[in-house]
Amino acid sequence: MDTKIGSLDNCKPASNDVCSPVNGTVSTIQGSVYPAVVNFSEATLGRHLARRLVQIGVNDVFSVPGDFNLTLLDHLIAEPGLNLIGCCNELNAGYAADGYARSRGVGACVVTFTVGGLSVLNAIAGAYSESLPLICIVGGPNSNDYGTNRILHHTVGLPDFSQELRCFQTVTCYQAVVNNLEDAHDMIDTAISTALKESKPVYISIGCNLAAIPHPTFAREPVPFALSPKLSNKMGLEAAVEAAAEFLNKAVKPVLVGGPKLRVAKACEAFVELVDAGGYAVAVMPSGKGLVPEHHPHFIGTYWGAVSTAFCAEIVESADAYLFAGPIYNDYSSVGYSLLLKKEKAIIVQPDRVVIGNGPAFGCVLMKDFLRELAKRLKHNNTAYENYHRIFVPEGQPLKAAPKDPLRVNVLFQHIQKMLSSDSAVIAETGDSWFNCQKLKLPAGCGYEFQMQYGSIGWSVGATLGYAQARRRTAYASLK
Ligand SMILES: Cc1ncc(C[n+]2csc(CCOP(=O)(O)OP(=O)(O)O)c2C)c(N)n1
Repeated sequence: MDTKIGSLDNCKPASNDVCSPVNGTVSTIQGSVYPAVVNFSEATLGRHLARRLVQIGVNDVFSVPGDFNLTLLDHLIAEPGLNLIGCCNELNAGYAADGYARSRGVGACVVTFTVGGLSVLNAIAGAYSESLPLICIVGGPNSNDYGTNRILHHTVGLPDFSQELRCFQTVTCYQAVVNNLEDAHDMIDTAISTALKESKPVYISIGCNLAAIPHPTFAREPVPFALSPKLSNKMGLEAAVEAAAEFLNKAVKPVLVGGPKLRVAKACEAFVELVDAGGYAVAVMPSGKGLVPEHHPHFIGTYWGAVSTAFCAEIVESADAYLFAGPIYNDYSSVGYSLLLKKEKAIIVQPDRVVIGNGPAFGCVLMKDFLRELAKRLKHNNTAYENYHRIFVPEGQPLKAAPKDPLRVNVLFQHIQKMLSSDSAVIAETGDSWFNCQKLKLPAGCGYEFQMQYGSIGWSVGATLGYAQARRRTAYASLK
């Protein structure tokens, strides 16, 4: 069975549509099975790329012009469904595409050769760290210049065009250098579909002299992608569920903890189903904030070792069984590897793998399938939640400021807390804001985005632009 891209399901709870790439309609061919012919003047490489982007749900591309992408930008801008958003530098364009991808499921940016490419690189690395499908398009050298010893401007002055490509190799999952028309259709398709399948950024370089040239492969609307879904190995799934149910059903006070990979596994809803079925206390890892509904009655806060929400670590660390869904234990999230967790008490569920205690381990098991099936087999047990309830003391309020007192951080964040609703999203910047935003209590439907793995300062500015633009699109679409 194939899954059309537009039907990839939602990940984040309530109104936040992260992980639902694209506008639901992109993958349906209406009427004739044979895709529509396009005007000869529109059968160019540039227009084809633009049509593909629109088709997967990218209606906005974040760009900075430069000599190597000017013609390409002309052809992208000519596509009615595509809006070009000029940014003041490439790093911001990349951050904006990252924010856009978080809300819309996929994002794109267009920059110029090397001087732009190397500038956007840090944003692409951040998107890689967050497993975001992002199409990074670079206007590349003239195809006739390959194989010559020419020195191009906007480079470091060596007659080697591969420097930018080599930089992108470690921060993208696929690179397409398009310098002839014969292969262009194939290369663009492979790059875009790889980004969607692997949920990682890809790099597409388009020879600057090619964007305006028509070619027979671009003479029809591209056939929408139909990506085959990943499937669980049925036997592995059944065995993993059975072992996990036995492990959890015999525990006295089991708990659940959601981690950041719930997003890429598209398993947020399945995780909530498990929480509802088991009645367990549920916590979130700091890097998973926004992926677990904090308004859920059994939510006990952020599990972050010694710096957890009050009373949360006590419950998690004293549990005799815990299931972590999609964790990443890095130096930050593990508070310098100081978490008081024991492997033999843990079930670790990764996007396609389940490990129970020190073993057994089950591969080819999708997190979403596993959590859903496990939910059907769990005995209800709210002991950990009851224990939390027994020790929980509500947080105090910051002291009221006297007139003319300097504004204190705790008062500032109290105001921010009051502003949050289902219509808001918090885009938390690295630094102090990051730590204070962690403590915000997110109402139902309130989005939350940050970059806990990569932590690049300045990310939130561009990301807010992209996220807001994508949310506007979604809001507008729901009014139509
Ligand atoms: C691109 C990048 N460079 C450097 C750092 C290291 N760094 C982390 S926090 C920080 C200071 C941030 O200052 P500010 O934005 O004023 O935040 P605050 O003082 O509120 O923490 C720096 C430089 C980083 N995270 N990212």
